[in-house]
Amino acid sequence: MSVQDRIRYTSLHSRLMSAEQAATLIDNNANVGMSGFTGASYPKVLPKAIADFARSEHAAGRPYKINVWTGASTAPECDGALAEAHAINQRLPFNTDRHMRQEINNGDVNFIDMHLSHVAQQAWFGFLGHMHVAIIEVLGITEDGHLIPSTAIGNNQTWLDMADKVILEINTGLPIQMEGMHDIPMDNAIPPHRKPINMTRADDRIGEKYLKVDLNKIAAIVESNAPDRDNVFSEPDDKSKQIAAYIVDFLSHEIKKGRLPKEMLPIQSGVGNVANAVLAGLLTGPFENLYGYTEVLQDGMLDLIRAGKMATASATAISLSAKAFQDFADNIDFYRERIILRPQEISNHPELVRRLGIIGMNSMIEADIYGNINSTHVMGTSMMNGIGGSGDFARNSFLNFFVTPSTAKDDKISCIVPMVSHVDHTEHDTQIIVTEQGLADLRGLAPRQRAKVMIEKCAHPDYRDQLQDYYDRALQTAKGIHTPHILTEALSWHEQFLKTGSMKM
Ligand code: 0RQ
Repeated sequence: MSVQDRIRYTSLHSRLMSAEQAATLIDNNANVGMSGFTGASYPKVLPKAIADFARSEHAAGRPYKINVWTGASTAPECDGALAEAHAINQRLPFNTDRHMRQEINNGDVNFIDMHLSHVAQQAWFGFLGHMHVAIIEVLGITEDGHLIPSTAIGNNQTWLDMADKVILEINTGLPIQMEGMHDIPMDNAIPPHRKPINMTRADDRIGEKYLKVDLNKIAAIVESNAPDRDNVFSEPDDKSKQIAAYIVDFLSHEIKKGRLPKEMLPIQSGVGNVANAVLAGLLTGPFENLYGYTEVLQDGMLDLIRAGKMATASATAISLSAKAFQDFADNIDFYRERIILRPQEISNHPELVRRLGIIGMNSMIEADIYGNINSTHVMGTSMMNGIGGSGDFARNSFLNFFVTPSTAKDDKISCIVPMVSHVDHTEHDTQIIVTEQGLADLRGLAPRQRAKVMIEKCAHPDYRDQLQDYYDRALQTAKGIHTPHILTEALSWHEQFLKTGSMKM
């Protein structure tokens, strides 16, 4: 189907232009809202054109940098291209691109690491500033001038509402048959005018199938024809399988105890190989008729839907491997009935997460013996990806799991430490911590009880004595022993790794 065929509102055909022409519509210092969430639905051609434009401006001795706000991460063709051209001043709210990460950690990019459910509302409140341009990937435009969303919704409706001008990328390489899969409430009322969100089940539909835009704002339409980022997953390794097995056992136990219904509660799963392995564990587990209420739908969840184990999944983005995407595209009528894509302020909304009773599962960088979690910073100062949606789910979930292998970098780093080098989720939020060594159920435990369980269940044997020794000495020497610490030593494991390359004493 040609790009003209996808623009059913035919008077908009005249706004088709090249990406190079469209890039010149974006001024230096512009705040630019882009589509894109975990490698899905990011603009495929404009970023490269903007990067080239930035290079030519720089060569001519003129400054050119823009501020880029998205839903979450994009891909090398987007964040990577812009970072390599030094075309970004400010970036929010999440990034996984290697080049962008370098620019962030070099201090060249001002990265704002935000809870994903906060982004749209903080934009509506006016906290983030004015939005000059929105660049949004869509699959087509209907006869009525509505936009058919692509593989993610993210913050797109907010960007379309806020921006002075809009550039649309119509991706003819993604299946137009996704039309109807989306659910977009148009209510962005701010306090004191907010109403309860009218959803009591993960599969409720409460909005419209299309994104809406003032057609007068459309300054350019550009064609692209490219797949989303190929989110390749490695086969789950032994550690991931072990972590998954602990979680599946734990959930079965909770059902037996009558604390969880047989069909469980809706599942949120973070991104990455461990999360995918947990989903693979659920595939062979004793659970039926599951529901997904998550931000990113990855291969493992698609497998659950295909196998009939999961009835419906709600997300804001579909981030699949190329192989799984082919299955999705080949069986789109089947999946359209079972997948709902929503804006990220709805997929991650604390009100809904708490009401629906989500079971949240997220990966982390490190945990400390009291259950504080670092999801974002390597050795306390280098940004990895961002907090993403983990905080939206952690604080409000019915049950929350944080998972990680017990060590990193060939066992030179212990992922269970005396004190985390950066705090994203506090001990007040966290419930169940799992490594390949075991599962620490911290519910209803006070700090000293938590430390015992964390050291026994989660720490790698190479570090268990070292942690126990720290804790014992802290208990003997701290002034107050509600949460025993030796303040001058609490971060010495990280310091030692930076000096010697190992946390082993
Ligand atoms: O390094 O890349 O050099 O190999 O960190 O670690 O074990 O492969 O784990 O890919 O699942 O990512 C927390 C980053 C985990 C991710 C994090 C090193 C390790 C490796 C990656 P290499 P793994 P994963 C939903 C929820 C925050 C956002 C979130 C994340 C690399 O899950 O970004 O939860 N989470 N969103 O070697 C130093 C340690 C380390 C360490 C691991 N303790 N110290 N390095 N590594 N532990 C999704 C969204 O919100 C969109």
